[in-house]
Amino acid sequence: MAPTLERIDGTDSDAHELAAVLQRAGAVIVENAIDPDDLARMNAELDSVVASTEPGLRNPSHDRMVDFYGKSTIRLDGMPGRSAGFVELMLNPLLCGVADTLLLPNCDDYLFNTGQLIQIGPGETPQFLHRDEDAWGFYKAPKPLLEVEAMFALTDFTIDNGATQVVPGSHLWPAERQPQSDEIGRAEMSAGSALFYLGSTIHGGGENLTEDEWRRGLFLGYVVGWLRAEENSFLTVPIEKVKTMPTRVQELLGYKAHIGIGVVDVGSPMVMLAD
Ligand SMILES: O=C(O)CCC(=O)C(=O)O
Ligand SMILES: [Fe+2]
Repeated sequence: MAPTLERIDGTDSDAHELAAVLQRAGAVIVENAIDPDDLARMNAELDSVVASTEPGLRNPSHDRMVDFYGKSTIRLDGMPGRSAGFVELMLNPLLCGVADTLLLPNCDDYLFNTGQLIQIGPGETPQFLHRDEDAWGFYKAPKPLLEVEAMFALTDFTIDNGATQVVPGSHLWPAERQPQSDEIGRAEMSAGSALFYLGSTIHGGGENLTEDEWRRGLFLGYVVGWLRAEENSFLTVPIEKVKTMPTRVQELLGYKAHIGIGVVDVGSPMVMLAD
């Protein structure tokens, strides 16, 4: 029988408790992670850009990304510049608290890796199972934890419309172990909930068996600040918009150097944001 994912109530939990569950289980559903007003606002902010975007990759960086990112999936990055609600989500106390607890032992500060709207459409096939830390696959184990992430459900996630596949406990497995079908759970959750998971946890998008339902998720991840992030946020988020954002968001977007890494004029890039 498929494993059931652990669940906690986001309105009634603290980040330390959540980090402890993640260290044990590798993934957990946080219910009520976004309040209903913020959820409605975010969906409204995203509706028009989604409506004008075709499914599939526009400019693949590599052939293998075409299937990985999905041919019937609308995927968009640059989220901090597109949605004020997303900027608030970047400061979500549970996600930042988990990053503080689990990433700060491995870095001076962490960094925004990527944020993506992932809207899985009718007919989409299952994404192949992977660890997001495979993005840095040249770095072989043993390695420290590099990434913590959350997939926020902006619509209900169901088995039929593409709820994320997740393998609980797989963050503790040797790299070569493959999950059996009865080890794969599904992140069934209502809109406003989020799947929190580690970069080392095996997971993948689900297949969409419906005729007309789009599964809309908003993904957000943080990585140790000495790693090259997946998204090139300096180009996806206009600097004039960054100037209007909270200081902590500016730091997370890479305008804070990681000691000597990511410098401008051999110093802090934060000066670029001063008028
Ligand atoms: O869409 C999903 O549920 C997961 C997507 C994912 O894991 C990815 O693109 O790395
Ligand atoms: Fe993934």
